[in-house]
Parts: sequence; structure tokens; C-alpha cells
Amino acid sequence: MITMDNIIREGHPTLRKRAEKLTFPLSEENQKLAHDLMEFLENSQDEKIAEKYHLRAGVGLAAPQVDRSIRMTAVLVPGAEGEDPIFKHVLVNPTIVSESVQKAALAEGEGCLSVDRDVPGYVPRADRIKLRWFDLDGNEHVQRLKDYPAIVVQHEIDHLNGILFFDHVNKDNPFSVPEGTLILE
Ligand code: 4LI
Ligand code: NI
Repeated sequence: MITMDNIIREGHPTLRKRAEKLTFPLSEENQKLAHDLMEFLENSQDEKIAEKYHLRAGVGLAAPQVDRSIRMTAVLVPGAEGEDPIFKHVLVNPTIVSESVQKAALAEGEGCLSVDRDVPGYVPRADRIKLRWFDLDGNEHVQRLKDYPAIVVQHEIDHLNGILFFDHVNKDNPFSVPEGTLILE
């Protein structure tokens, strides 16, 4: 299983590389990675397991964060207690087909499992995206996302392009955002 020891941190060169596209069929190794990335998110969101293994909770984990420079990321946005997840997929070769002009940012800012410090500030992103990706079997999916799930997916796709969330924070005034940006509580 993936633990925090397997997650590389800010300063590691892999986090700044553009990750490679995958081809199908996926290798056994990459299928296992997909499973392990999602298992980490499930474990990290389970209070008991997270405490036992010292896992920090996350809703997204991208392959480059475990030093695998390939275009794969797991996303697990939980639903309300006892409800199904809002978005739970391993995305292979994800692309944003189109995005809204409307921007949005999380009120509390963003965190990242590869960043061991608090970086305050708004991270302005598209509020709505049309996402295209491939599943592990090579089937294509297209889905529209908005608000929190859209922000998480953009954060994860950034990892595939060597971008970290604080690259988007305004250096002079971290809490200034483009006019009309929605602040998501
Ligand atoms: C426990 C169990 C407050 C502070 C609120 C925790 C289950 C921050 C928010 C979680 C913040 C779960 C999250 C992200 C933020 C903050 C990620 C807690 C895990 C909230 C996910 C990728 C940015 C994603 C909303 C500096 C590791 N996640 N909170 N940002 N949650 N979580 N990001 N922001 N302020 N990061 O971090 O997975 S997109 Cl689900
Ligand atoms: Ni991250």
C-alpha cells in the first residue's frame, strides 16, 4: 500500500516534469498503480486507517506524486455520510475539453499531499469543466463537473503538467482573485 513515505515532496524534480501519456492496454504495473492510488485515497479518508498509518487525508493523488511520471490520477470526492461518492475515478490521459469563463476558488485555499506547509491564498480555477478521460480498460468518458470536484480535477491535472497549486496564488496579495470569482465554502 502507498503511505506518506512513498509520496514525494516539493523540491523533487519529478513534480515539475510534464508526465508521459499512457497507451493501451495498460501494463500490469500501471494497473496496480491505479489500484494503489485509489486505495491510498480510501485509506486516507478512513479515520481509523489514516491514524494507524499516519496518512494525511486527500481527495486526489496523481502518479507523479509517487514518482511515476505518467498521465494517471485518482480522484475520490466523498459524498455526504452514508451516500455514494460524488466523483470516484482513476483518470488516464485526462484532458479538459472546455471550461467556463467563470472562476472559482476554495475559501480555505488548497492543500497538497506533496506540500508540507500551509500556503495561504486563493487558487482561482475554472468553476465548470468538461472533462475527457480514459478508464483502465481504455474506454473514453466525458463528463461535466462543477465547483469542488472541478477544482480537485484541475489540481490533479496540474500535477501531470508539473504545476503546483501555489503557482496560481497571487504573490503580492494571496487573497486577491480575478473579478467575479466565486468563493466556495
Ligand atoms: C478528512 C477526512 C480547510 C482547509 C478546508 C479530511 C476526509 C483547506 C479546505 C478530508 C482546504 C477528507 C482538502 C484540498 C483543501 C486547506 C487534496 C479535507 C481531504 C479537505 C481533502 C486537491 C486541493 C485536494 C477545503 C490550506 C490534499 N483538499 N482541502 N484542499 N479532506 N481536503 N485539495 N482545502 N487549506 N489535497 O487545505 O486532496 S485540490 Cl476527504
Ligand atoms: Ni496535489
